[in-house]
Amino acid sequence: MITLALSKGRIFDDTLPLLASAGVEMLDDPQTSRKLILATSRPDLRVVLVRATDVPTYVEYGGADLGITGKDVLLEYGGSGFYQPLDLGIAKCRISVAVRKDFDYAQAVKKGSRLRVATKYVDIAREFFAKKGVHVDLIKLYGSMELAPLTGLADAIVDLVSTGNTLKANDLIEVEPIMEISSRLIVNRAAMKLKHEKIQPLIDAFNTSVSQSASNT
Ligand code: PRT
Ligand code: MG
Repeated sequence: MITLALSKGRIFDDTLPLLASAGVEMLDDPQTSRKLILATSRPDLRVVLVRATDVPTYVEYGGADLGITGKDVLLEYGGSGFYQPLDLGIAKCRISVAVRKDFDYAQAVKKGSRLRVATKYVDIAREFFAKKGVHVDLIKLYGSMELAPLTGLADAIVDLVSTGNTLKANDLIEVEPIMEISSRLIVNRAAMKLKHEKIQPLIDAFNTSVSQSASNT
């Protein structure tokens, strides 16, 4: 049996075409089912649904052989407890700094004042502002970062942006991109050796599908 860890939502949705390219269909639909272990058309391949931030943990400790998760999650998780053979180019977005429309970010950065930054991505934010030589007080949040500048909790946020609609709806503006994000395939180290005959063909099929979609854009 091979176990693939995915999170519900955009990563699950964007993984379906990759699985299809490897000849795999899902037999259970997470929209209608409450199951956490989903069967596929391949009796020896199953999908487990976990929180996006738990995918690396499942793969590192063998709760899953494979996983798909964002580079943002991998950077915050840290370490190298698994193989990372493929950038799948799915669930694309960027990590950016955003502030209230009426906040003078350029001036605040130039003046060398301390910036209060709320984020789920504490390590990424710390490194980014340290490189710029900007002093920051980091405030760790687990969700709804957009609310922080609106309530006076922080001057700025570091968060994921894709269309920019969420920022816009909350009167925030993106002032600086930090990095491009996409989702990666990760593989448990022991499984890569012990289940190589089953895992390698999946990696190859994903790789072919990724190069094809890359050449179509
Ligand atoms: O939602 P939950 O708390 O369960 O967990 P999660 O937010 O970690 O998971 P999920 O499924 O929302 O996101 C999984 C992964 O998708 C992330 O780790 C990213 O790698 C990737 N991804 C791609 C995104 C986005 N695009 C994205 N736009 N994840 C989140 N967003 C959010 C963003 O945080 C912001 O609130 O969508 C909002 C902005 O979207 P726009 O389109 O309005 O700019
Ligand atoms: Mg989310």
